[in-house]
Amino acid sequence: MPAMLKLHTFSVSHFSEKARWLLDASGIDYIEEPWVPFLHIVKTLRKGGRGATTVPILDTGEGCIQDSTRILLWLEKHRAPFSLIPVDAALREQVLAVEDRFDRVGNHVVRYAYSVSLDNAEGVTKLWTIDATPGQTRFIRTAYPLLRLVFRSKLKLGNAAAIAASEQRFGDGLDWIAEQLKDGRQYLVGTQLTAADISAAALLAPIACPDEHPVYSQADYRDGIAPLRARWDGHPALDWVRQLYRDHRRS
Ligand SMILES: N[C@@H](CCC(=O)N[C@@H](CS)C(=O)NCC(=O)O)C(=O)O
Repeated sequence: MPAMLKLHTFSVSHFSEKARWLLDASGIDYIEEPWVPFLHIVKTLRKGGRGATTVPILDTGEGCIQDSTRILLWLEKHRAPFSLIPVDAALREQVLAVEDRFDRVGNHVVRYAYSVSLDNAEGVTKLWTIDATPGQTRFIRTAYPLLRLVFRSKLKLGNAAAIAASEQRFGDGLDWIAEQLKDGRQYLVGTQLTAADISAAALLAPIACPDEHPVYSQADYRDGIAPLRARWDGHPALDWVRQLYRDHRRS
């Protein structure tokens, strides 16, 4: 019997949500071990072994898979039959192309969302300390001015052109979905839920704020990104994300 899978995440992370949803939707048992942003760095370097500090990381008991796309491909190979990637070669290629498209949009979502929220120390530290001990919370709160500077520089939040480009890429992602679904279809590829839908919805969820997401449904979180919610309110792609959560995501 294979070892119980362990998924390392941040509760607030949309790439973690993508991996979590892939596992949930395929009915695969796992336990989640959320880490605290900034206190995760040594652990991710050690477990990931690739010089990268990102979550999600899937610990399979025999090794660790870092990166949501690599996790998806690992599940397809090691947890067959894996219904979220079609067996048909052409459909499989389409699913992986959509997944790749929204991974790239997902990177822009981070910059775009923090561009309006990073100055809200109270709101952001609350998000970063969801899974922290009291001592870790004190550390994050005390260090916030410095962490904020590091984050600001890493995400290029002082660069208005970079933020505008991220907004553009986000809007392009939404428009692309609206175009795909304009004939009334429910799913991005084929006639059933695939990793394409899960990737797109999970990576847009920080701005769609579906009720079923434990963090993005919170009033404080929604207030923190209010300008972006107002800007994109009523876009059919965000409505589709919320509908997909209602139809396919446990509460
Ligand atoms: N390509 C990666 C991106 C993951 C990613 O950007 N994760 C963010 C959280 S949403 C992270 O771990 N950031 C912390 C860091 O870069 O150290 C994936 O698909 O897993």
